[in-house]
Amino acid sequence: RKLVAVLISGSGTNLEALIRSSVGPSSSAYIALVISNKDGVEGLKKAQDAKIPTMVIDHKQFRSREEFDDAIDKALCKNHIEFVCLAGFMRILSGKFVNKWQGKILNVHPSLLPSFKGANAHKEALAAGVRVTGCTVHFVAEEVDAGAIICQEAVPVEFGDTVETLSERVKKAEHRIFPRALQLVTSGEVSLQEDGRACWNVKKW
Ligand code: 3YE
Repeated sequence: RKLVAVLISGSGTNLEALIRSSVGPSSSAYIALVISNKDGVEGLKKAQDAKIPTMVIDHKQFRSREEFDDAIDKALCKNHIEFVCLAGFMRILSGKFVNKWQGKILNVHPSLLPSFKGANAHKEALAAGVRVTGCTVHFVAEEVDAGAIICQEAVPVEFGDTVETLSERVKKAEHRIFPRALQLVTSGEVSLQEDGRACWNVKKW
């Protein structure tokens, strides 16, 4: 099984879904470490409840983005981590870090990319008046929310939706596709090619 680290900044509901889906011997992923850039968040408790080692690496303790990323890289290497999931992790990763972990970092974004990139996806979807939105799990490239897509799920926008009601509905879909995407990548069924595109590999039995 592949050792996976999950990076969080908050409540860790996607973390919970990843933990739940990777217990049991049929999973190709083993969640071996949870790192938060914020102390005291609910996600850390969820990890501890699941007996997963946790670390707080506070970005405010570092002079630059690169130094913060280096500290994360060190923690990952020390723990023999092979894949990284960004699960509500709210930091932009530097080019150096992203290039080193090319094809090994997954992020979940609450829209059908390439629509509504950035931190206000639901607000922008509501403002645009789309009747369908959704979520995307993608490989992390240096350009934020622009890496190759692994999984997506469409979610209807209901009349009267607010950011809260819409995000709640989309979150349920995130909790389905993030575990699926992690399984696809850790099993080798999907990988990132040199050209930055995702490749579906034929299963050899
Ligand atoms: N980094 C790269 N590429 C990606 N990080 C994430 C996805 C992704 C990535 O595809 N290179 C909004 C966060 C964006 C923002 O501006 N954050 C600030 C800090 C704000 C805070 O600490 O609350 C910043 O300077 O990083 C994960 C999702 C990032 C979402």
